[in-house]
Amino acid sequence: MGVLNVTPDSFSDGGSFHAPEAAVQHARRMAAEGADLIDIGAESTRPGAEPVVLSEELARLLPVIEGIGRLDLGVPLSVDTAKPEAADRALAAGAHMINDISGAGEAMLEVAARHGAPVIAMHMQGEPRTMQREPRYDDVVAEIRNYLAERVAAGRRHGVDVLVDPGIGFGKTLEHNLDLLANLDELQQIGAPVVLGVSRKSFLDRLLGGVPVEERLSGTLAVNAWAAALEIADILRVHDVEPHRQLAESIGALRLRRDRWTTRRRVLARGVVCRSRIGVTSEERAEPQELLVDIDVTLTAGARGTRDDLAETVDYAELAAIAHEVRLVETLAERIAASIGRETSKAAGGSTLRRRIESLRVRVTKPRAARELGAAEVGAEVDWRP
Ligand code: HH2
Repeated sequence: MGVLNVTPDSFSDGGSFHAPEAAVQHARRMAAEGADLIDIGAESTRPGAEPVVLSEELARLLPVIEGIGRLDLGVPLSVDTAKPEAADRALAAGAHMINDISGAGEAMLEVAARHGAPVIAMHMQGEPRTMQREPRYDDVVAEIRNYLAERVAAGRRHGVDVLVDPGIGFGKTLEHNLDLLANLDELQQIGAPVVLGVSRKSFLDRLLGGVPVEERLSGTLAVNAWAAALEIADILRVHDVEPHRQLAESIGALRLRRDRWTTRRRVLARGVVCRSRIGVTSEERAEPQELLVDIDVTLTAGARGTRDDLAETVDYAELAAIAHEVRLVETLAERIAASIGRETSKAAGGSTLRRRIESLRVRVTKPRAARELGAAEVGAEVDWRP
């Protein structure tokens, strides 16, 4: 989500895109750089900022929304406002979504429901003018999680999709921000998409020991890379779209590679019939009896995925021959498992495949004994790990 501030006083880029034409051109540029959403705000929310009256907010927002609409960029627009009337007018002018730093109260949800628009509900303690004076929480993560879960439930009552945002820097100390960032997965458990806005924020200045706003790109990228790599945020709200496109593509490529490494294949053989002299008493062992063997092998595929190489699978053909004369089905199951381990490592000309076996389960059942006992199944199972 690319940030478009049509304000004279935003902390990060105040004044740069205040003129409607400059704002529209900046939106065009962010879309070309790969933004999937553009968030247009006309009221600065920086700590200490003064509120803007509705008429002024609309005078800033509407020409920009209409101007971007004429470009037909194919990128949805969200309107960053805490005023339901402003959201209403912005949606009517062509915006698709609401971003409410004040948490999307009832009136905002009613506007969203009327337009069928989703809403980002952000957490803020206090109001921008005073929020950084003395923020206090008993348990910042739990309190914000409960608050946002409640907003999602309120949205549901109105039939509105609510996305959640912990509101980094909004009535939070450095410690609070770090606790939230380190525990974003807790917010994911709410079951709504998580939006994260850390771009150029002043907690980076405190974290990194004095970094002016125009030098916070590296810190911003680092925190967003953390969230992207751990897959704990769904939308990153950023001023610098191009560097974040690079971040997202690099992490995406690595994730794809890792997923291929961790693809698991299960090779199954069920109900392979073996005959073996087995049993506790010598009468039992007098005649070979029929046994059923089930085998599940979990293999980790290599970096190149499945290579269709016979050396990479498990040969069950010789299984029947493994049915040694043993007294216990447990022993037989263990021997079959060990034999598959040996067999596969031999077939792979060493230990390649053995390393690929993540787990191996062998179960041997005795249908005759089950029948005699009137039981559904009698047998033994072993779990074998390399
Ligand atoms: N942060 C800002 C504004 N709106 N919305 C959401 N959902 N999440 C955020 O973290 C968030 C937000 C503040 O950043 P910016 O827009 O750059 O500054 P300003 O409010 O001064 O315009």
